[in-house]
This record gives sequence, C-alpha cells and structure tokens, in this order.
Amino acid sequence: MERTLAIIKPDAVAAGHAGAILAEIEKAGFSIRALRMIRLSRPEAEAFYAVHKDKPFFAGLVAFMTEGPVIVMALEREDAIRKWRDVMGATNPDQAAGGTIRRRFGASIERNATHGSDAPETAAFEVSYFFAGHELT
Ligand code: 3AN
Repeated sequence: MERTLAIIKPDAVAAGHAGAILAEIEKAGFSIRALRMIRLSRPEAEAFYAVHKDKPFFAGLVAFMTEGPVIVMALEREDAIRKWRDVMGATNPDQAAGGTIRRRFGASIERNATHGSDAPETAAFEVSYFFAGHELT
C-alpha cells in the first residue's frame, strides 16, 4: 500500500466539481485516509511549492492556490502515486487523455483542477505537510 497527497484546487472547488472528483477517486479504488477543506495562506502555498520557487510561473501559482478553498486528501492504494497521476491526466489539460480529471475539469496548465505527489519522497513530505500521523485513519 502507498499513500499520495491529492488536492482539489480552488478552480475545481469553486466550479462545484469536488463531488465529481471525489467520485472518480473512489471509483479508482483509493481509500481516503484523511480529508480537510482549507484556505491556504500565502506562506503555506509558497512553502508547499518551494521546489518551484525559481520557476517563472511561481507567483501566479501561489496567487491561484490561495484564491479560494482547496480540499486536501491523503489517498491510499497500491501504486497510489502513479495511479492518481494517471487518473488526473497530464499537467496541461490540452494534453491530458480523454476522461481524465484535468481533461474534464482543467482550464489551463495553471488552473488544472487537481494536484498529486510525483514521487515517494514528495508524497511523504506533502502528506505530512497537511496531516499529522493521528489524523491518518
Ligand atoms: P504536476 O502538478 O502535474 O506534478 P508540476 O509539479 O510540474 O505539475 O507543477 C506544479 C503546478 O504548477 C501545476 N499543477 C500547475 O498548476 C503549475 N504549473 C506547472 N507548469 C506551469 C506552467 N508552465 N505555467 C503555469 N503553471 C504551471
């Protein structure tokens, strides 16, 4: 069993797509081990995306991720990191496969509906960024 961090981003929450995205998560066989709706502060978003701090899109990404509430979740299943990235689709919704979450609900490479950890080390960092051990059921 593996864990990954998923985020339903502000665009998808505001558009009322959270329920459909949660349904996809359950259909894909994930157990939701923890879930919370939060509004990220600017320092919280900056620290979460610190790996991208030198990228040209960093300021825009932080502004977007703090514009409204997000839903953060710890998801568990076999091969969870890769599987959740498959269910989300490519970062750029235009390049995401048909039926994927980003294809269905993403508007642009920035406003792309969901986040998923990309490797075991980042998943460990990202899950612990939002959830304490006792919150993971
Ligand atoms: P992913 O979320 O698919 O792992 P990353 O880690 O490369 O993608 O990028 C993190 C986030 O930064 C993306 N989810 C997206 O919102 C934003 N992003 C990535 N590339 C760009 C870009 N070229 N322009 C604007 N935003 C971007």
